[in-house]
Amino acid sequence: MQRFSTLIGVILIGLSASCTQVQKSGSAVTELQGQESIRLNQIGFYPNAPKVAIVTGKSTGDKFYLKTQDLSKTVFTGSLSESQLTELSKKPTRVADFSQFTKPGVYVLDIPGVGQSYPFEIKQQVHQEVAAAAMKGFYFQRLSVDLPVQFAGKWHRPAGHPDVEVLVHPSAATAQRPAGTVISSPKGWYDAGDYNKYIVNSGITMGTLLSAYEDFPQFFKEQDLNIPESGNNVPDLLDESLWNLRWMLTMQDPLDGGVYHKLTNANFEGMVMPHEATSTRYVVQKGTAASLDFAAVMAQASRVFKSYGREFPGLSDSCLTAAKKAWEWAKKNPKVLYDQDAMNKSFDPDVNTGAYGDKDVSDEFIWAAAELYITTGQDSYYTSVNMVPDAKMPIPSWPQVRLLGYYTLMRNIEKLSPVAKIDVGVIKDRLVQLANEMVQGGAAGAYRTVMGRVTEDYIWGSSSVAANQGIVLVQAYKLTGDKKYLTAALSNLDYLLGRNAVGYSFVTGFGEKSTKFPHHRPSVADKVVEPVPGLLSGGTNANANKQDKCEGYTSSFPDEMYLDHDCSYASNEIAINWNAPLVYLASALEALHKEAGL
Ligand code: 9MR
Ligand code: 9MR
Repeated sequence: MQRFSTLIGVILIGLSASCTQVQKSGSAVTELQGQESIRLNQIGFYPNAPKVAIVTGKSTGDKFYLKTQDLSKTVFTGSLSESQLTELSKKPTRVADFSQFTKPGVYVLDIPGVGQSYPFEIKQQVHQEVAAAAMKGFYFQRLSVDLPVQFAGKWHRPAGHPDVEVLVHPSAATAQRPAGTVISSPKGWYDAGDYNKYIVNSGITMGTLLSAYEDFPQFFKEQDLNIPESGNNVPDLLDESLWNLRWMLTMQDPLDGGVYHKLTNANFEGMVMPHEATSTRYVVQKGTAASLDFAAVMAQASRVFKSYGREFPGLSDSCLTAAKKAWEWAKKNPKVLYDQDAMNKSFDPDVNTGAYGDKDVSDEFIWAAAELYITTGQDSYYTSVNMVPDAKMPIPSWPQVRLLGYYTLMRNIEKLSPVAKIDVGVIKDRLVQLANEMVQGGAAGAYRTVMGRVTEDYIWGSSSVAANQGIVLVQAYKLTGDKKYLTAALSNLDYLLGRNAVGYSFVTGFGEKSTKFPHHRPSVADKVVEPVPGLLSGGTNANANKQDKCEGYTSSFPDEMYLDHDCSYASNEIAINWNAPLVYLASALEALHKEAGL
């Protein structure tokens, strides 16, 4: 973080210097419009990677210039592409491609008749700080512990939510744990801008982070996040994940193995700091989706933490035991779906927080079976589920985790027994085919990104669609070694950092024009000007205006429905299941770009 702030400091000083200069010549307005209408990854580019900016609106000239930050030297001259209309809002765009220029440094694009871009950097490891900050974002979401200045800087705060006295909600009551029984369920991460903890969403989040670790262990062994555990012999990603894993373990009813759906208030709190949010907390109804996501995470964690038996004696075994018990519960209760409205008709108090009510758990069965099969080597887990029910390869999201299971099978291809071998050949082919379609679409799109050419991409939390598409492409690169998949993955990181139809970097603290007012209670209530850093805004959402009904949306096009205001929970909340694929994507690119020659 420190290195990053210095860099930003330099950029800011440089920027104000160049503004003054332009103002003197009387064209400050052009410059500001220029920054807005030149869309690019505001952090920068790897030296040998594709480097593209998109010019929106009318541009009169044909040439563009890459200049040193003080504008004194032109280092590269190029021609803008022909104009092309964006897929959804039908606006004219042109491409400034300066991929041929590879020399490290800080630069701006100068486009006559348009203006100058935000400054950006060309260098190796240009996304190192973003990758680390995205992972550190989880530290800022910790419950039950103070975040002191040493680790949290100006975002230090007192501990929130001890969660050592949590009530069993009537929906979760059993003979041994009747309604009102007090249990202890501390730690974990706040899910998002709210203060509740949801097993289903923790599931995909943990699966994505542990997969990042399994795919790039060396990268994470070298990463230092400056968290309280940083000095131990365990990678910081694992130490941080353990904070949430320990909470998850408490969400299993030890008597029958079922897992509570969530730990929550009855209603969302006001926009206050965590330690000021003190309403009664409940664990709510056990469910099949929660139990299966839990089983998958615990089986994977058992594998990952096996190498850290000295640091965490017994942890790996406890995780596996918990995974098996949750799996058995789900096999006996295969259709206990979470339906909050129905539950509220039968039990009091009503619970009105996030539902995460998945109506189809067949993919959760696939994921849990895959993790248990790989960890135990027992065919029975694999054969008890229809692992390839159809030819679909759905991009992961909280209600859709099939590919998490497939990634695990592919990652462990040499361990597979005959029951899985044939399937995995087919799955590999389908994954590469999906990646090929993404590469082709991205190359043709107005923004030259895989993300965002179709309305369906712009769901609530669309930033995670971009990041999860990126993970598919990283997997395809790992399978084939073909670098076109990695550059397509990079195009989606470019999307998240500014090359998109609203021109925002959706990562707090990264980029001149980045999310500043996320729907995130600590960022709203903490009196610090800057939002908590390293958090990924959900981003553009085609239906956001109808969902949160905030005033201020300036466009009704699906690719432009974004509002950087804390009112906008449908386009500007943050969430752990969105940050996790950002961690994966940025870290994968950091770990792989040199070997791929980018
Ligand atoms: O803060 C809540 C956010 O975390 C949820 O994603 C969102 C949708 O469930 O709801 C937010 O809470 C709002 C509530 O639903 C309606 N009243 C205003 C609350 C935000 O200030
Ligand atoms: O990410 C969730 C999105 O898919 C749903 O459409 C939306 C409304 O149910 O809820 C989102 O999840 C929110 C959760 O319900 C409560 N915590 C904040 C989450 C992110 O907005």
